[in-house]
Amino acid sequence: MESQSLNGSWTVRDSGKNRSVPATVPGCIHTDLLAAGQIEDPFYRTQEFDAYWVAETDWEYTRNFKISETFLAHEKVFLVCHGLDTLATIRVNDKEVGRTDNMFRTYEFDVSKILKRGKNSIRVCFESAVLFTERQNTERNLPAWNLDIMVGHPGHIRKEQCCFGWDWGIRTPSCGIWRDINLVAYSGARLSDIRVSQEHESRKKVNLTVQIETEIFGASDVQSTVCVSRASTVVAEKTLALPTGTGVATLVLSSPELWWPNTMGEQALYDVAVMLCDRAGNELDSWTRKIGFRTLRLDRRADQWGESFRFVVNGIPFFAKGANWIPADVFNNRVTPDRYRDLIESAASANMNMLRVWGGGIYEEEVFYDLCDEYGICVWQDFMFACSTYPTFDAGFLASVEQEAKDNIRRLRSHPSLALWCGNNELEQGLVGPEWTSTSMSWEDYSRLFDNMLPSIVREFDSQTDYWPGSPHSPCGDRTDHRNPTCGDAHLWDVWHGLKPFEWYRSCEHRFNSEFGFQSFPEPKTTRGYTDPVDRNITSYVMEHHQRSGPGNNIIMHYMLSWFRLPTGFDETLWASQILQGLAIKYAVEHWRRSMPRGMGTLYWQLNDTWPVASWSSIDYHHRWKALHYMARKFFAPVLVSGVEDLRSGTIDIHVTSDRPRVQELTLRWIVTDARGSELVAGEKTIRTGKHTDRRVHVLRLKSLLETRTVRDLLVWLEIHDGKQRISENLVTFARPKHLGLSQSPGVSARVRANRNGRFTLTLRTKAAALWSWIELSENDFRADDNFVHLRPGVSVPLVVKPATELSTTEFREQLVVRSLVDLSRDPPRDSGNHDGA
Ligand code: BMA
Repeated sequence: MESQSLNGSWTVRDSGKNRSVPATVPGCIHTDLLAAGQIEDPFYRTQEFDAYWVAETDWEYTRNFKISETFLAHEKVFLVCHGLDTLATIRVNDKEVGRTDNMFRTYEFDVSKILKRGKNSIRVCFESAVLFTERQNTERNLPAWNLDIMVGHPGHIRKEQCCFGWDWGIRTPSCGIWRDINLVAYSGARLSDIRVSQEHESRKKVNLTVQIETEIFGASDVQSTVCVSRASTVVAEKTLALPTGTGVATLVLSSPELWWPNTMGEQALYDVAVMLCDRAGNELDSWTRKIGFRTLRLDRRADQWGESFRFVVNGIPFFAKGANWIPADVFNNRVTPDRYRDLIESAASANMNMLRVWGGGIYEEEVFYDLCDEYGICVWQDFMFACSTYPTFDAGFLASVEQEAKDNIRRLRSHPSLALWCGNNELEQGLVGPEWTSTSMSWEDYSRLFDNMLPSIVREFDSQTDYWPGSPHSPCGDRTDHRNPTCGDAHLWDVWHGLKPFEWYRSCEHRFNSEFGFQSFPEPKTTRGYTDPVDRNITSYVMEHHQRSGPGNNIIMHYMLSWFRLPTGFDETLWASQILQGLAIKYAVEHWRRSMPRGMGTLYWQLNDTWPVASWSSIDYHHRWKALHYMARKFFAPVLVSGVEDLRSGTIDIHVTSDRPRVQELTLRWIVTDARGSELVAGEKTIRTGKHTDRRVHVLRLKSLLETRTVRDLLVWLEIHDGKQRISENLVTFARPKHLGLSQSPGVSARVRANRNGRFTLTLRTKAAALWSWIELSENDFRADDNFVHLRPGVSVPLVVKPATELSTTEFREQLVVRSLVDLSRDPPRDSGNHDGA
């Protein structure tokens, strides 16, 4: 096998041949035009409008390349296109080799007879997907779906849907060669499919089955060697003859190290290498993947509440904690492996163990799944169908989807992190009915794809991973009851879209919450990047343009006034929105973790952003962690202390939720203070956690205190200690933060100490209680191990901070800003803290 990449420098020109600019492959037309200075940054202010013409134009990518005599001497040469976006016609040496209409497929064309020695050319022409869908809309009489936020109707073309616009997404549908393109030459034979399955006979014995399929071009007698290794040490090996071109190697592994989700154990990874040789032992082809030994299933069985919906790894049920993943950039080629790593590492460091790759985006890059394997992030993988109707009556469409499913299942099935294949996002939530209408498809056509074709492909190609028809889906009783609390998964949007109060979450007892969310604005640094000073008011045209969820900014303010005092300025509003968002999601997650084992998962909407915008994300487009992300780290901690206050009885039920598989003896502490943070009552007790379950461990009776003081004057601080280590903490109040009698000048100070590794340890102290105290660096980005912390007098809180670029201690001190909730609603000049250096 020999391979020659065609990635790199190309030329792109529009069909009118008016402009011709250098292009980069993999890439897309927008980033090529940006690099050539032909369009302005569409993220800035409303410049998105100025770029619409790009999507309405046909584009032609060309390049020349050289082919050597030895390359041509192989029996077969294929042009392999790992991703063409989307309506492409491919010509090699001016001869058409194929046409494509599905961005998610890998296409392969036999070009053995077209290539010549020396100089060759390739031309890939892309038709405008927007104009195509507009024609389709008219021909098929499709509804103008969400036209205020989208262009076209993306359901009938197999292209990343959210690039047409979404309720958090910019409208810049692009085109181009978005994944690798190469020529691969073979002599004799090649590996056409490899499938690795594992059967865990016992903890000590795992049978690994490697099914090998080949395509023979001329070789007789091929054989294959399968080798399993860990850190370069071979742990199992087998060679087998393949007289018919196919074969199965079974390898027995004794006591392999297991792969575990984040916080449950190690993520042991092994290498599997398959080599194809001819009789003389010459290597013809090879295949390598990393695998992990684990069983990972969706466990659905009748139980006292209905039917369970829980993931079980290596025989242990676990609570899924995480978020929904959308593409990390509207221009996918800009997401470098480092950016992927940063996002997955951020998910893991917030104690997440699952991400749902949402169906309106893309089947992610290989590196995404590699990182999920490495960090123990289980992947709930949607097929790419979301919030639309699909023409499953069209045989051509269905055939293309069939191939897309096979391509992606084959590509991803060996990843230990792969937990579930899911048919679609939110179709069963009102987009399917008895007959086709202008806004819904018929159950018959829905079932053809989601109940029949996709599950049978999953069974055939990846029988070790479960299939779920759609998120949400109710498997029992009335299928249209997509929020059935007894079974299945649910998307709960009454908070936010339905304007229900946060308390509404506590009335939900669903089995698995795969979506719920609350928006916030990105922080001032991010906002400054897309606004001019004149835009810096949340009602400005530009700020509303960077808000795609209809009345989103109004909704933020609606809840804001319910919980917090009116922020005094623009920056203050941005920060307050982040704290509010964190509060909302904390409210929901803590409740659902307490509902364990009835409820066994919460994936909030959404982890990340495709561009800088107000959205439900916990990490903004520039990877700046919002307050929610810091808070997630705490509310997703393996052991969580939380409290449920009841004003009428004056009690707080204290719960400890444990994801650990063993009972632990821990110390619970409570400190009741007044609103300034002076201690009124304190106590502690030894408690025993349950094994991956929740327990109410104590009831705090505060009626008499509530009678002598007002609800506005009580703060209840909860802590769980494991020996000397504080492993969880929480704050419970009976009154909304806006009404608490907090000191308006709490006197927060920060002591700064430089560590050796470019990090700084900050020790925060306060004279009076300071809620959601957070640090910023005025010029630099940073990551901290904690932020948005509650401070009370007498307790110092250390934060370890790593600036994005190296800073001297003086620079760090100069840039440091420490604020807390009360600073958001007080007229300037602010109390920005007093930093006494050490
Ligand atoms: C969901 C998602 C997305 C959407 C989000 C916020 O249900 O599936 O379609 O962006 O809600 O409205």
